[in-house]
Amino acid sequence: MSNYNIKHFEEYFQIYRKSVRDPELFWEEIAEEHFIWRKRWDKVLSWDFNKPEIKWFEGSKLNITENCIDRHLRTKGDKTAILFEPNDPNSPAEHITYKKLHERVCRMSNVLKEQGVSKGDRVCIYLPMIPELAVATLACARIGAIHSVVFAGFSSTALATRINDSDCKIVITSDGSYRGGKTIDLKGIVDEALTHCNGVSTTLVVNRIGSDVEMKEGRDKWLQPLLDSASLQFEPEIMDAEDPLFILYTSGSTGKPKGMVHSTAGYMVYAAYTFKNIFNYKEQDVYWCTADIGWITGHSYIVYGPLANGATTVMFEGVPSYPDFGRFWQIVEKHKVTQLYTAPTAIRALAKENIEFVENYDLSSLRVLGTVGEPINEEAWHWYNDNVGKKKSPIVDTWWQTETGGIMISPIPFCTPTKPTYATLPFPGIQPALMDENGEEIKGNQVDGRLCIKYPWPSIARTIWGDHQRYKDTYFSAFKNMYFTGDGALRDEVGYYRITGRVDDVIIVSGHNLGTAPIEDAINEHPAVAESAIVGFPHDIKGNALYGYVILKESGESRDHDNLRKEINQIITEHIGPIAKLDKIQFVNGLPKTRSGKIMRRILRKIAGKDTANLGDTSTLLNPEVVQEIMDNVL
Ligand code: 7RM
Repeated sequence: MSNYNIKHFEEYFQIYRKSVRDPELFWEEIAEEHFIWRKRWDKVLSWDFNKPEIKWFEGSKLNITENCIDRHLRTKGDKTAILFEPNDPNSPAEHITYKKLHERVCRMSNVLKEQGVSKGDRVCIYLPMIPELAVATLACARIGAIHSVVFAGFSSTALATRINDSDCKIVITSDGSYRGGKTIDLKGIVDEALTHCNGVSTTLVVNRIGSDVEMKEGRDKWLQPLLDSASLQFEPEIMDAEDPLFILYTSGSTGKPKGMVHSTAGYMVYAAYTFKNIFNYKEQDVYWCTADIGWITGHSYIVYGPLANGATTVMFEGVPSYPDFGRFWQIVEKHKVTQLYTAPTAIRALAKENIEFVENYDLSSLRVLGTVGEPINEEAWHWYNDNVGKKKSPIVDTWWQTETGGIMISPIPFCTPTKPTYATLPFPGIQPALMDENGEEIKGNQVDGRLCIKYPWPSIARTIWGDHQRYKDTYFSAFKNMYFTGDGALRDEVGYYRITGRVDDVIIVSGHNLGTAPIEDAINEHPAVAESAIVGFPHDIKGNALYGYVILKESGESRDHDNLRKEINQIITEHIGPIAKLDKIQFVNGLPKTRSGKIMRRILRKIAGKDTANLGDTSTLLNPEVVQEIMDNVL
């Protein structure tokens, strides 16, 4: 029995039991057999959730790009590593072989070195979904620099906050990006951000759209000429297991984003092992994850997981609606995609369109379908299963987080019987627990509670950049000796898990985690606004949309409300990005507050969701009278 390749349900249980009985032996065997190590570890695991401190494969030495690229050169140098599908369906796709990827990553590594980047330095990557994004990410890993990829839909303020938080000295960007029929001026956004970032000495600019951008003397450099004159060889820097590989920001329930730090060896092992099994990866497959590399899903399941397995991974620059709503299906047919991994929000958006968009294409190459990012509703699950998978491709509903580095709870296709809306069972090595409000574990089945993990797994984030105390407070303080996920979940009669959603002030809109606090902070910057509160409400396509309750200052009361709404969304766009715009804005005279001054979001959530039959306990409210008034004017 190979632990690396789980073939049937009985075997899953055997492997799972083994992973719990002796986690160190279990992970050691996987690490030993499937990766290249420059030096073996001295100790598989040491951990303390109270400190908190977690170390995997301590003492070992490696470079993740040697595992993702170099070791495949001999056996599959001419195989496509990255299959780039551009925004414009009439432009040719680009097949980047492992050999070519090696060459490009080496060139980029040399350029970064020449620009003064060395081991441990932070590099901010702000690029659209073009090959340079993957290449730059891997080049950082090759030279031992810590990449911080910022999703290129974030605003200049959000970008500046992230650059400054991790003190990046260099930014890699492009002149602009294509998004469907539009172009976006990325370089302009970077220029604006850098007026607030003193630590950045260099920006490297990819020419993607050929726009006429201003290049700041001494700071901005076109990347291509530097790459052209760089050498094709670059010896990988030999890293320690626990050296940070990357920082990736995720929203929290307070204002500042959290820079989650992932380290090298454990992350690599876990991303590779989950990819192999959860996507039933086989040598000839063409795997496509539609996420952006700016999110953790892209890091683990476009770049590192697939490449560590020598897979062909599709990178798509465009959007599902351009040139029409058939684009995803056209790409599946064109490249004979075998695994499709996408988000419920995309499924719901496509399900709303004419079914002919799907039926026009041959989807028979598909073998496994995946979903991630938020709970998938039953209707969307069936639409995906019936129309895309034709009832023969298992759906893997994969639950995980930026913080977990890899998929935690998911069916294994052709092993685990699926059940709509259920992420089903923990992956080997993952020990979930449901907790009650008193901090006790809820045992048995047919129960629900707060989802925690009892034991470390190799790819758990090791800290929050620059704020270890916050790491401890956020994840290890709610429940003793447990990692707290922030999600609620239920366990059914056979032990399957269904994730019910966030139990904190994070709202998931179209699969993007948004903290309420930063949005409220942005709104409150408007000179006419006194106070605000944001909640989510159910939305057909986005899953949740944002509803804002805004108290105006006296000066604002006489102003035109529709104009104010526009201005508020404008401020949000500037501070965070268009994804955080509010669908509805209600101007109110007061917000329901507890005596300790906390806004009762629970009540606001019910009102926004038109679910006011039972508002729950309002006895702790300081100002119960505002509730009726808000209800009377709900949008
Ligand atoms: C991978 C990713 C994490 C949050 C997480 C959940 C929610 C993700 C599912 C899900 C239900 C799923 N990372 N979430 N996957 N909820 N079913 N299959 O999305 O850091 O951006 O978000 O997303 O609330 O805590 S993330």
